[in-house]
Amino acid sequence: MKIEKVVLRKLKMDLKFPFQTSFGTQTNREFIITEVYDGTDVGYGECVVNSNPFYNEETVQTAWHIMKDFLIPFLFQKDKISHPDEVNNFFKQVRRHNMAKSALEGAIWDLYAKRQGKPLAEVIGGTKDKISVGVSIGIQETKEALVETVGKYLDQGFQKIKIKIKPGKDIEMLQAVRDRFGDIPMMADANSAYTLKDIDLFKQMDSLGLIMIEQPLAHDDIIDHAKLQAAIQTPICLDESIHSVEDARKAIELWSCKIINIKIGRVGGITEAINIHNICKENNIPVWCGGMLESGIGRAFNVAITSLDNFTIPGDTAPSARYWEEDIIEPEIEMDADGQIELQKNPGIGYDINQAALERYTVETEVFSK
Ligand code: OSB
Ligand code: MG
Repeated sequence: MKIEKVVLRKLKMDLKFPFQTSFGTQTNREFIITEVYDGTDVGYGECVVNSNPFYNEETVQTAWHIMKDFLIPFLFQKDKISHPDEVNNFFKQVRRHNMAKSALEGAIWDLYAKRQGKPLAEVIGGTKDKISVGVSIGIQETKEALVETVGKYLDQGFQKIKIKIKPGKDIEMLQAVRDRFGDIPMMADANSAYTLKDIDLFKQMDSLGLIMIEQPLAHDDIIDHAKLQAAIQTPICLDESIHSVEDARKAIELWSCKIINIKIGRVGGITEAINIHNICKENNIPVWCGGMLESGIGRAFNVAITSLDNFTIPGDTAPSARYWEEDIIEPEIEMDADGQIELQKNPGIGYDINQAALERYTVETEVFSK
């Protein structure tokens, strides 16, 4: 492959409902879609970055800048890209900015798989025909509202219920769900809202039988997480703390977690996501795919990566209709009544782009040529 043209599009899409986490409430989603061209062949990617730097340090503006001024010029310097697993290396000189890197790397994977005439899942070594799907539920105002929401998603077939928590909206909310629905597969995600001072609360939470608690402590910590993991039964899952296979290796060595959430954007692309999947597999650490309220393009990548065999826990790969009135892919991502999404058989990410919808949501476009 030889990359001769790249298009960046900034999109803005309204969420069907506000989504609340311990770092705020979101009503719409701004993000970037990448198009990478070799001749008339095109690959698509999604930069899952947010408009604010509250989940990680990147924003839509920083990602645009890093792609425009550094990453795209690096791609244009290469006369030949034999395989997308090289792309990671071209970007090495830029420290972090993983979501920016991932947006271009992903588009090159899509382009490569299309050229091979194979689905992306098959190209990366995926082994599943369908994947089990969980749902991530934002912080609700009352226990009653949470119980009602959980009931709705259980009825739809979701295979794992993840509930966002923050101080004051935690153990009682979770207990209400347990009391109402019994032995359902449920977990909590704290998005770093606690410290080791809350250790007694986490000890009490052991009685809830959660399948895991995600990122309870600081986003940049693996030491305190190891102390907490040693003190509680509930497995800790790391999200924000893991940016690379090296981070994963260190967290595993320290016993900072028993499970890892892999987000392709957070770790800088598919190649690194596969590396983390593999080191976790060698160490008997199950993984699952996290979500960033993606559009259908980002969602398609998440579905493909989840076809790798150590993704043994349902991920946050909800179908398009959970968040969007209309998605930017055709068909939209659909889940059956058993909470399964089928892998597409078409080449690349396997879904067509809904050009009319893509245009309608685009608020800014820039074209770069070699
Ligand atoms: O921590 O997993 C998270 C959404 C935005 C930022 C961080 C997270 C989330 C989610 C939603 O939990 C996952 C999804 O359904 O896309
Ligand atoms: Mg999380």
